[in-house]
Formats: sequence, structure tokens, C-alpha cells
Amino acid sequence: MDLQGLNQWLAERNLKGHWDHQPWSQTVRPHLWKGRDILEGLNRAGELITTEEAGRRTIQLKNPGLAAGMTNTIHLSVQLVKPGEIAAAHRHTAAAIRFVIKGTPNAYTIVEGERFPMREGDLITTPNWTWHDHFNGSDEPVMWLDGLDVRLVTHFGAMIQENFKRDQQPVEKPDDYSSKVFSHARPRWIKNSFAAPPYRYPWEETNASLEALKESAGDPFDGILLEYANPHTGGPTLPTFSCMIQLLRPHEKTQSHRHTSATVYHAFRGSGLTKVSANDLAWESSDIFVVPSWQWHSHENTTDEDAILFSITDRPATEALGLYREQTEGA
Ligand code: GTQ
Repeated sequence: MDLQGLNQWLAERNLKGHWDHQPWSQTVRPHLWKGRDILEGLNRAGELITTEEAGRRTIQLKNPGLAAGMTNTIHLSVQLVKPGEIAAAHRHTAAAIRFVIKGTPNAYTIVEGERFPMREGDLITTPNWTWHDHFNGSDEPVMWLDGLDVRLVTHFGAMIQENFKRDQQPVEKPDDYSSKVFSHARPRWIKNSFAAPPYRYPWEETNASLEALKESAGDPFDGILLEYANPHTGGPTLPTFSCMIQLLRPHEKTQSHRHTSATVYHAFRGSGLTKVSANDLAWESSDIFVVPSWQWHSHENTTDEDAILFSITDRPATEALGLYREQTEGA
């Protein structure tokens, strides 16, 4: 038996020699999805399938380098809820966020008995194991990005899900409850029972911060970059991933770096170019793209207007496992 024969003999038994350099693993590739394709697909799905049939009417993004999912950790989908529709209550060990791309008055995500309005640019968290359902009581569709750590959770074999006993959970808390509980003056008698509490970050507040900080130096790799802080700890949005918003000023060009965390981006406003290794990802408003772990990347706003990127990074998970590394050019 020669070495090739041995490799074959081992492969037939689901074994492989360290000398055999055929890759076992799949690789996340840099990629950009056109927002208009996703929205067209979602609108067509709106005519063909109900939320009742689908459970959730979402279009999932699939990385061309993977059999499933957008990265090995964070996953993105885009969801449509039509007027009058309900997406039924459930909870799971995967944590999720919603970033609203088309809001409307009277559409709500209900999380742990609190209803959170869904207006354009709002970020709403549904941390690990929190009950959540969605309802659109307006006469216009509502659409948002779903960001979940489902690939990471599935990797650990830890994806567990339960359905609520009814389609909708009861609303048990007053409106604006968590924005008051986690305000600058906090009730002394309420003890937070979540590692990360369900929370809504209204766009008008996020945007006001971006505007107020626009003249600052900013981050050399990311411009005016803000992290949505966990309102309880002040740390990353959620234990496994963190959400960011960044403003790139007209023609701003950032320095290149790489790090052992993957990031998924949504172009919320404006257009630009993100270079990832040898790939030029040219984005415009509503596009989605991915920067895989440990690939050199830099951003550029190619226009005369501000550009705004929403993103999710798995950095908190890599940091928790002691795997986070960062490298800048020349270092
Ligand atoms: O809306 O609760 O894209 O539970 C995947 C799982 C959305 C949701 C997804 C979910 C949801």
C-alpha cells in the first residue's frame, strides 16, 4: 500500500493522517449581498407564504464558502411581517437582535412581557432564552435584520427551543419600562435577572450621538464607531456578540487592520467601499456584507455624504475564549 492508498484507506474509515493536507474545514468568504435582491425575495415571499406557515418569514444569508449560514458564529436574516400578522412567541438559547430597516408605528417586538416599538434604525435585543414574538398592528409592512449567534450555539450543540403556550405572550410591563429601569437614575428595588436585559436603542438617540461626535478624531480603523452597550454592565451588547454603528465622514478612508473576530455589516445610509484581502466590496444603502476573521480590511466612504454602517461582531465570544488578536499594518 502506498501513501495515497493509505490516505484512501483511512478516508473510508473517517480517519485522516496529519500529512494529508486536504482541508476538512470550510472557510468563510468575504461576500456582499445586494439589499435589493433580499428585499425583492422577501416581498415575493410575502405573497407566497404566511407567517403562520413559515413560523418566521425570513430570508437567510448563505456564505458561498459554507454549506449553511453567513459565518461560523453570527448569522443574519431579513424578516418581513405584514399588516395584521403575528410571528408566534418562542424562546431559544440563541440570542438575537433586530435592527429595523423599515419601521412603522404600531409594530412591536414583545420580549419578556415588554413591548418594544419598531421604528427605522432602532436596535432591539432578545437575549438568550427570552420569550419573544412580533406583531404588526399597522397598515404597512415592517422589516428588520435578525442577527443571531445561532451558528456558534449550534456548533456547541446547545440550540434548544421552546414554543410559548399561545401565539402571543401577555404584555406585563408598562411601555418604556426598560428604558427607565436602565436610565441614569435607576430604581433601587429592581434586581436585573438577565446577563443582558432585553433592551431597545432608539435610532434618534443613536443618531444624536453620531452627530454630536462627528467632529471627533474617531477610530483610525472604523471612523466614528459606537458600540451598543449592555445597559446593565456597560460591556458588549450581548455575551456572545456585540452591535456597532459607525459613521464614515465624506471621503473618509480608514486604516487597514485584521483581527480574530468576524463582522457582518449592513449599509444603513450612503455608499462606500470595503476592501477585504483581495476583494473590493462596493456597497450602497441596504447591502449586507461579511468580513471574515483574520482578513485585512479597511473602509472608505466614496461620496460627499455621510455613510453609516450597522455591524455585528463575534469579538466578545473570541475574547471570552482567550482567542482575540489584532494586527495593524507595519506591526
Ligand atoms: O424572529 O424570533 O431569523 O427566532 C431566526 C430565529 C428570527 C425571530 C430568525 C428567530 C427569529
